[in-house]
Amino acid sequence: MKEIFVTGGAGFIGSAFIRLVLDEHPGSNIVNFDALTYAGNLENLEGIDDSRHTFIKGDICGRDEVLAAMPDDCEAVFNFAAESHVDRSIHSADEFLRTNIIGTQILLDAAREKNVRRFVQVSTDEVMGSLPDESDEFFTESSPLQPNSPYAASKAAAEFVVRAARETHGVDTVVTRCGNNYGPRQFPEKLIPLMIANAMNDESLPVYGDGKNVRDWIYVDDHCRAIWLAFKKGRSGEAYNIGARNEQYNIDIVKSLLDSLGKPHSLINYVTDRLGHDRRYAIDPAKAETELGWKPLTTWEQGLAKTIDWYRENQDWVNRIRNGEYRSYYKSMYGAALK
Ligand code: NAD
Ligand code: TDX
Repeated sequence: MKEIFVTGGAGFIGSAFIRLVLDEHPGSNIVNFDALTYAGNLENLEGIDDSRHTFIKGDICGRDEVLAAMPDDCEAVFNFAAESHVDRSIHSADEFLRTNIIGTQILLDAAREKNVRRFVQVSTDEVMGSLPDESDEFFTESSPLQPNSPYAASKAAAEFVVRAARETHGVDTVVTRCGNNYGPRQFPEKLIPLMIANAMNDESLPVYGDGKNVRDWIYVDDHCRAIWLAFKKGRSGEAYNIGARNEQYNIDIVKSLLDSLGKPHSLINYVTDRLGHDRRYAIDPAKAETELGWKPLTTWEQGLAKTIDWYRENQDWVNRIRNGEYRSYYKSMYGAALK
């Protein structure tokens, strides 16, 4: 059996990745290391095969606990752990710099000490900034890193410490840069689950600015398969852009969610724009397609239908979050209380 070390595996994408590895890669045992911040949720791992999965609660900024948890004969580190929500980073950036940059450095140091074969850094398209409206420009692997939010800046800095570990110490690294993920178990602070949860509860749907910002959406399992392939087939030191060629205006998504849920468009509430709001993300995934042999398997229509079904069938999961500290987050972010 090969041992792999996954950080942030109680979050949205990390937990989907663990399910994928347990289902499709029977030769791997997983150590899942997660601090269980507000976004980490052990319910996200319910029903998985525990014989190949060990959960350890810990902080990637804690050098000793990282070293104690990382297996001695470790095939790969997959670093999903991060503060991941742009709006929170605008409100307060400290935790983003700590976890996303210092935490990544500590993981790299531990990986070097333990002779881990490969370090996979899960990055984001946001490190490349924003593209002009309606242009035919796309993010490629040679696009400059020009992050605009504190979150994106911290993820870009993380990429630089990954690069430095490779250039300086010879750590074998691969970076993936994916666009906006959606799917089951996404924390309802992000656009799609927030809008589904509010619509299901007949709350208003806060759309920033004119609603014409564009994001490039991908079903979470397709992103996870790309990360696995980057580990297996990616060239050391390379970055791979991951996207499903699926650009959507925010307002179109919100309207189609309301239609699917049988709720009126009058629930839409245009609110003050996000500070420094990136206008458009669009990814050219040609390198991942060619070098990794990857392509997305889930269409936007299928993925959205699966996502809506999951939230409909798991309203308890949503309500447990909405009844916790999320209530005060929501009030401070949107100036309105939940019902
Ligand atoms: P998430 O917020 O749902 O989960 C993050 C997880 O990391 C949580 O389980 C949390 O408890 C854990 N964590 C946070 N700080 C930690 C720390 N100091 N030590 C250990 N664990 C800690 O995030 P997500 O949406 O699943 O994103 C996962 C990764 O993918 C992030 O690195 C993010 O930047 C990247 N990414 C996300 C998207 C997206 O659309 N969500 C797109 C591209 C890349
Ligand atoms: O209430 C809202 N209203 C709204 O109009 C929220 C929460 C979002 N939006 C808009 C802002 C964005 O244009 O929807 C779009 C998507 O917003 P988010 O879901 O917050 O995602 P984004 O800021 O694009 O960042 C996401 O994609 C890249 C993830 O959160 C990051 O972790 C990932 O790296």
